[in-house]
Amino acid sequence: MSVLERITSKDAIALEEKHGAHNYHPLPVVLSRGEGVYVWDVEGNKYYDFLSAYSAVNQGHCHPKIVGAMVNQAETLTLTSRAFYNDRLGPYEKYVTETFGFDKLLPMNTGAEAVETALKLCRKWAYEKKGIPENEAQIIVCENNFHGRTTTIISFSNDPVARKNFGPYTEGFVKIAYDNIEALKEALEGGTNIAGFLVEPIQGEAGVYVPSDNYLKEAKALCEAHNVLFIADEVQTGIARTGRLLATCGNCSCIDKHCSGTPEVKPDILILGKALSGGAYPVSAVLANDAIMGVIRPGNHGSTFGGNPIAAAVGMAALEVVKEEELAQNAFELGVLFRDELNKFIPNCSVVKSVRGKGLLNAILINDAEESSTAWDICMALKENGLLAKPTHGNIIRFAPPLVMNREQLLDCISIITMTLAQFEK
Ligand code: IF1
Repeated sequence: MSVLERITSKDAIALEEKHGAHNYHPLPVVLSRGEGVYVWDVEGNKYYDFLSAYSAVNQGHCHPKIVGAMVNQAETLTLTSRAFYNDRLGPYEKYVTETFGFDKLLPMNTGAEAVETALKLCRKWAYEKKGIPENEAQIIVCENNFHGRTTTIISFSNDPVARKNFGPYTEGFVKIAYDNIEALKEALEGGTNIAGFLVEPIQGEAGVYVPSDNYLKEAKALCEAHNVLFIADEVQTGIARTGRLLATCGNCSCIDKHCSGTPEVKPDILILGKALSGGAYPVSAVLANDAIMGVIRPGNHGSTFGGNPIAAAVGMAALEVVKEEELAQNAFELGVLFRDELNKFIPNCSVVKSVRGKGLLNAILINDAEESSTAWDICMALKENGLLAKPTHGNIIRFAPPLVMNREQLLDCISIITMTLAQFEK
């Protein structure tokens, strides 16, 4: 299609407005092409992508190796269902379990499905292995969590927009403060029938909230002491985003030169999604060792598309890219540069309070009320200046570029960001 035949931004937005459910409030930019760290709108304007589809496109847009694997597999075999074996799933499962150091993988498609899978797995383990009486299992979750959009998951959300008027809700969850080891201790010691603890290593939607240094390690130790499964939702933080292959840095096969070699925290159940496919295809997974995954037997769980040959081929290629291109190291180094540069700028800027994050999952806190439109206005101005980002929770802007970015590109982005912020100086 030539540029002239293309739909205009205005028309594309009008069509969605008229024919699509209004379940999003996008920035008014209509994208039609992506390559590496860049995306282009239908008018041909080029932007740095500083969202990466919420950290799904860590390997960059349309990575040739990932697209190649997808196209090649699409021409060969797309879907068999799990009623039959396919020749891609086994090799993929071997590769992923070896990479992350688990016995078994259960393949699903979306992040929310993988979280649901982990919850089901945890409950079944609790009844069959831990001896919790049937229907009594409790799973501890954190305030301000984001784990997806299904009925069970929103049942333990405390975001009224995500939750209200979708009841009745699923029972069996206990909510505690995030990054508060005492709260976890109390819940474990005081609670009965506790089966698991579901946690995001960094809370993304809450505004890139990085917990204190030893929180995850101590939480894992407490869970272990109480025979409670530690369930890490690394859908957003995993696959090199935070400067490690995993934010929990589980017992990976240490492709990551900043990794000490000893796992920080090894979850009992690991949930992956998003960048597991490099954003090319919906691919998610739940990983666990045999003592846990062994409770799942034929008929207990599944999905028509989960573990399909395209997903397996894409997932394998996407993880290979992360290793070959040393994306964890790159995210680590560029993340330090990003926060250092912004920290030099912030003292002379009244618009931004602070920058926080890990690797290339960062956010700036805007110095204005949560209900104010300042963060949105800044994102609109960033768009005009060639960089796409989105506010989260009112006055916070998340910055999460593809991890294939280089130093020169990042410095260019930092000058776009600081120059734009300077425009908001009163
Ligand atoms: C949307 C946030 C990001 C996730 C974690 C599971 C899922 C997600 C830790 C579910 C999904 C998304 C979904 C997206 C917005 C987004 C998001 F702002 F809401 F928090 F990334 F930052 N666990 N996160 O972050 O995965 O089912 O979507 O594949 O539009 O809802 P999914």
